[in-house]
Amino acid sequence: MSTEPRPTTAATAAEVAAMDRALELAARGPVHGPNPRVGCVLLAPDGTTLAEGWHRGAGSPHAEAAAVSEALARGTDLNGATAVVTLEPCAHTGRTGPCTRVLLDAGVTRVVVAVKDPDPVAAGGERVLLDAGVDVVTGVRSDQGEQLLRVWLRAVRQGRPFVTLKLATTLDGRVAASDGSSRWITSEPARRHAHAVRATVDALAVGTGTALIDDPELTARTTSGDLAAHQPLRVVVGRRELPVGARVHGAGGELVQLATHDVGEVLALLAAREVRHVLVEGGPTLAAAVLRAGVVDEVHAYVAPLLLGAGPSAVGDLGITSIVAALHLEVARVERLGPDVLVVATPRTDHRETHEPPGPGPSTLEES
Ligand code: AOF
Ligand code: ZN
Repeated sequence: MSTEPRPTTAATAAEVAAMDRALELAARGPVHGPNPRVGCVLLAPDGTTLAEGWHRGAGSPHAEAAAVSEALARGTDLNGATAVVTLEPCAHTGRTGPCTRVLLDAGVTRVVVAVKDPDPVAAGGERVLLDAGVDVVTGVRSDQGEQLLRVWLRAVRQGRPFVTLKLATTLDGRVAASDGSSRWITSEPARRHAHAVRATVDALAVGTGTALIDDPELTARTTSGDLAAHQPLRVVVGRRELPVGARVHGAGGELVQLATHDVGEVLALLAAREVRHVLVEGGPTLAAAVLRAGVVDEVHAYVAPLLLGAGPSAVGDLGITSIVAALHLEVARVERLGPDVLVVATPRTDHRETHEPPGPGPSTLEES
C-alpha cells in the first residue's frame, strides 16, 4: 500500500548548485547510444558534497550507482544524504539494477530531480522513493535538463528515433548538376562539420539511389581523416541491391539494408535496435519520404554559394501544390562554415496559424 507523500520542502540553494554540477557531470557522458546522459551529486545534510557520479554509456553503472559506489569506496556514510540527479532514478532492472534500490540501501533520505524519466520501462522511481518515505523534489533546473537530453527525451517520448534530415545544396537548392555530377557542393569546413555530427548519432541513413550514385562510405571521420572512435550504424533504405564493391561495405559501422519504402517501418526497425538518433542524408526521395511522414525533428541545411540553375533538388515531391500548404520551419541556429552556411531548423507544428495571408492593404507580392 502506498502512503501519502510527506510535504517536501523546495530545493535549497546548495541543491540547486549541486544540480548545476550534476548537469556538468552528465554532459561528460557519450552523446550517442541508447542511454541518457545523467549526472548525480550526493550531498550531506549540511549541503557539502560527499560524492559525484555520471553515466558513461549503456551497460555501465547509472549515475546514481556510480556516485554511491564512489562514496562507499571511500568509506563515506550516506545515511541521511541527499541525491541530486538530473533524471528521475530508475526503478527497473535492465542492463543494471534499479537505482531506487541503490539509493535506499545507502540510506539516502532526499532526492532532487531535474527531469522525470519518460521511459515506460524505467519510470516510476519517484513513486518507489516516496513510498519508502524519501523526500522527492522534481523539476529543479528542468529547462537545462530537458535541453541536455533534448534528443534522447524526444526519442523516448515519441517511441521512435529522433530524425535529423541533412541537406547539402547550392543556393538554388540543388544537389547535383544536370549531368549528375555532385562532388563537392559544400566546402571542406562544412564537410568536416557534417562528419562531427555523424560521430554523435546512432545511425546514418541513405536511400539506395544515393548509395548507388554517390557510392558513400557512410563513416564518421576525424579532422585528420581517420575513422572516429564511434561509428554509427549504416542504413541503406530501399530494395535495389548494392554492388559487392560498394564503399559502404568498407571499414565503418555495421551495415543494414532495409528493403522497404515505409518510413514507419524503417523507424520501428531502428528503434528496435535502440537507435535514438538517425541522420538521414538523402537523397531527394528519402528526404521527401521522411518529410511526408512528418517524422523530421530537425533539418541541417548546408548551403554553398553556388548556382546551378538545373539539376535535382534536395527534396523530392512533397505533394505540395500551393504556397499556402508549404512546410514551415523555424530557424534555430545559423553558422558560417568557411564559404558555406549551416541552417539548423525545426519543422513548425503550428504553421497554419503563423502563415496568415497578408492583412488588408496592397498585396505584398505584386510581381509582373
Ligand atoms: C542510464 N544512466 O544514469 C540513468 C538511467 O537498461 P539500462 O540499465 O541500461 O537502463 C536504461 C534506462 O535507465 C534509461 O533509459 C533511463 O530511463 C534510466 N536511467 N539510465 O543509462 C543513468 N539514471
Ligand atoms: Zn538507474
